[in-house]
Amino acid sequence: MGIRFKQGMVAVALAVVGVLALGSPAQAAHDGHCGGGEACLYYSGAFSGGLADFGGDIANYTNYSFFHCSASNCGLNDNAASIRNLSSFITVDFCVDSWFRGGEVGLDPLTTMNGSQLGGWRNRFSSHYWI
Ligand SMILES: [Ca+2]
Repeated sequence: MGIRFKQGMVAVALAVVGVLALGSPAQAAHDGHCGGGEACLYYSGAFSGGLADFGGDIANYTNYSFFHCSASNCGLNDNAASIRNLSSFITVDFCVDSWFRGGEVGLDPLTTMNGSQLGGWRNRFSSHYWI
């Protein structure tokens, strides 16, 4: 009985964490809208020109493109020039190599970095994970 109760509490705790981390499923969808709980990358250095929004970790940007992008190359890999973290309490690390490797930039909850703030990190990100 005691063990069963504990397992129930763990399940509830995990469910709460999941909801807080991702918001509602609609908000966290990869849908071209940068909503609550998402990490967002932009084609231009001023949070425009193309947008890629993610609720979870992405190990390889190669298979993704920016939404709302009309540039000649709208692929996401090595192409993001500004970033936003719309999670209210989880940091997201953007990495220059796929599979969360290489140098990385930690972006605190509810903060942004534009093109000039990214400097040499601009157009280099290939994966990201929530820490
Ligand atoms: Ca979204």
